Amino acid sequence: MTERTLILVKPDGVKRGLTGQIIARIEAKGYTIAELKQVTATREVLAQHYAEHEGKPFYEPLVEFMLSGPVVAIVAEGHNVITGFRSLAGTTDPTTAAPGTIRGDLGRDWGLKVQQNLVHGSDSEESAAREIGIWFGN
Ligand code: RTP
Ligand code: MG
Repeated sequence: MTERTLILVKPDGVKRGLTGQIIARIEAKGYTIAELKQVTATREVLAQHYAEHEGKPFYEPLVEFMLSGPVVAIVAEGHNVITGFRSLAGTTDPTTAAPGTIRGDLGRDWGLKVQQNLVHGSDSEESAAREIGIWFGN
């Protein structure tokens, strides 16, 4: 089924100049970029985006990290793109994410309070619809 997913190049990816490589991987896989913009997040947007994590020990450092510089917000489109991009991104912890994935190839542990893992990708159709609304409106 043709789907849309919300991808964020997080502040670490933007600062390290990896946005182009990350977009190239999305396109090389065959997905289409439907929307793209660079923005600096706000606490309000992040409270909505990360509502499921509120109260967890990594929540506050995660919000601070996401406010530490601009992010690139992308809507990508294609059959099964939600699962497909999660697979391209690799598992959450970049130290052990598989080589060949964005996090596995380009990420590492920097010894900071929260995992800086370059990208976010929606994890379900419901999350994708919700997150696209948060970052791009309806
Ligand atoms: P994402 O939502 O960013 O696509 O990543 P994910 O599904 O793989 O990870 P999730 O569990 O949703 O966590 C959201 C983000 O919080 C940071 N995190 N740090 N223990 C930690 O240090 C920790 N756990 C989570 C990561 O930046 C993760 O992507
Ligand atoms: Mg997640």
